[in-house]
Amino acid sequence: LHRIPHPPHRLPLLGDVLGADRRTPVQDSMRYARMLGPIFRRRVFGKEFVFVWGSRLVADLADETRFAKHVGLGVANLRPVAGDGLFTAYNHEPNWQLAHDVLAPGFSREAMAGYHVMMLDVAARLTDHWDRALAAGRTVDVPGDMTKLTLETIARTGFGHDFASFERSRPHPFVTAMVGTLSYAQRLNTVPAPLAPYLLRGATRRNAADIAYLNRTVDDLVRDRRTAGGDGPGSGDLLDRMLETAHPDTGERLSPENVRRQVITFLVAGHETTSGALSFALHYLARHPDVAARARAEVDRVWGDTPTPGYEQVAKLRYLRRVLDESLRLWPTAPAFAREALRDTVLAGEHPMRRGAWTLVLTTMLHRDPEVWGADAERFDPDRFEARAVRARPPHVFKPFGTGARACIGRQFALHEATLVLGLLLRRYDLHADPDYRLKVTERLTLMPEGLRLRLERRTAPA
Ligand code: MNH
Repeated sequence: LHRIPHPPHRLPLLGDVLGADRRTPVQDSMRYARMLGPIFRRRVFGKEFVFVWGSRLVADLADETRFAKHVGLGVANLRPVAGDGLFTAYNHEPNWQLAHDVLAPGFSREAMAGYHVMMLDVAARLTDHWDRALAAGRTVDVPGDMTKLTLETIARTGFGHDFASFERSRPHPFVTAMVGTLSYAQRLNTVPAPLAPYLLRGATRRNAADIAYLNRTVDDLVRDRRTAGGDGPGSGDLLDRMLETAHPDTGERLSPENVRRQVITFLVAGHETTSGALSFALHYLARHPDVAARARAEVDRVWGDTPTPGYEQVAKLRYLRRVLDESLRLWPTAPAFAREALRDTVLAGEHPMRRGAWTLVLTTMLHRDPEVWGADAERFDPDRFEARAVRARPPHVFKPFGTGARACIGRQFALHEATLVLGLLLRRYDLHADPDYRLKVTERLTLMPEGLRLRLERRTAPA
């Protein structure tokens, strides 16, 4: 450990807190990364955390025979909310494999094609909302509206539920409670664990209320479905699978308590990160009119003027996908993931790790490693994801969805939804950035561009 660099000014007891802002742990770590190199450590209240972002080191951590997901820090802090749900389950918990096997078919091509129509429907609510803003001469709140969109999408496709987000002027209480628990999980990392109940007393109480609200919402949703039965609306969706499907080999089913955990997990994991990804992409599209023009030309060519592009027509937007990939490169909205050693091993032939030792992969910096992305890694350039350029790069250098067995189960879902929506928006509007806006990234475990508003112009005559 002593060979791994750390910030120069360590305080007794507190550790490396000078110049650190507890609201932006990721962006602080990015600063340290630039200062200290591909592997470094930070000490917080006597605990030492190792961060890794150099591409060679991360590629080694992707070796599933020696490393696996570690449930730690922010993820571990979500255990009171999400329990042994897919995202927060420990590798050894039997409910992980069970839920994974039961739910994986919910993300197959066939399942996705079924969600497509519902996604179109939700997207139409967004464009109605934006048309009204435009008619009233208002700018639009990008992160706010993307959150409405993605929450409605996962709620509908996953659970046949309608939160009526677009009919509300304020975020749905579910969103407020969810953001509360995410922020609280992040804040827990900024105080010594034994003192948390005292230092964060008010926040802890609010968090308990938030969790209770999330549980209540989900229990109502599940009860409604149980009364409606399996072949009502939404049959075959994620909730149906959770309630009805037995494991193909063992015949086992998810327990009611675990179903509750999974529903919360999917409602949260299924919308917060996608909303951020869409928001960053819209920021870059508005800032790069040349990129927007090229993406739009592709949409026009591939979709023509069909009001409802089909499922297969989404994946054909190759350039637009690159815009999304490039946005996720610069701002992977799940900005880090943790890996632990399965046995005593040496990381990249250099750093000995004991079994159970773990490290945090800083995805935002992996995606900026100059050895892979060049000296201009900070520049937004979707052409980095041209097939030829991708083939020329080593594996494991682009990890917005994590890695290995515990990588994101909703990847295709998110990419399909985001590409579809970006295509629809580009086709309908000219996006104008506020020239005074400077990208400001807020952190609540996930990343989001704060205060991003765009001015719209209707591009074509209303269809
Ligand atoms: Mn998703 C795991 C990023 C969209 C459901 N997701 C992960 C991980 C990352 C991630 C990174 C791995 C975390 C870790 O190793 O600790 N996810 C994203 C991003 C987007 C995203 C950047 C959008 C963009 N995720 C979605 C969507 C859903 C979803 C949409 C559901 C519909 N994600 C999950 C679940 C897991 C996960 C569930 C946990 C999978 C597992 O451990 O088996």
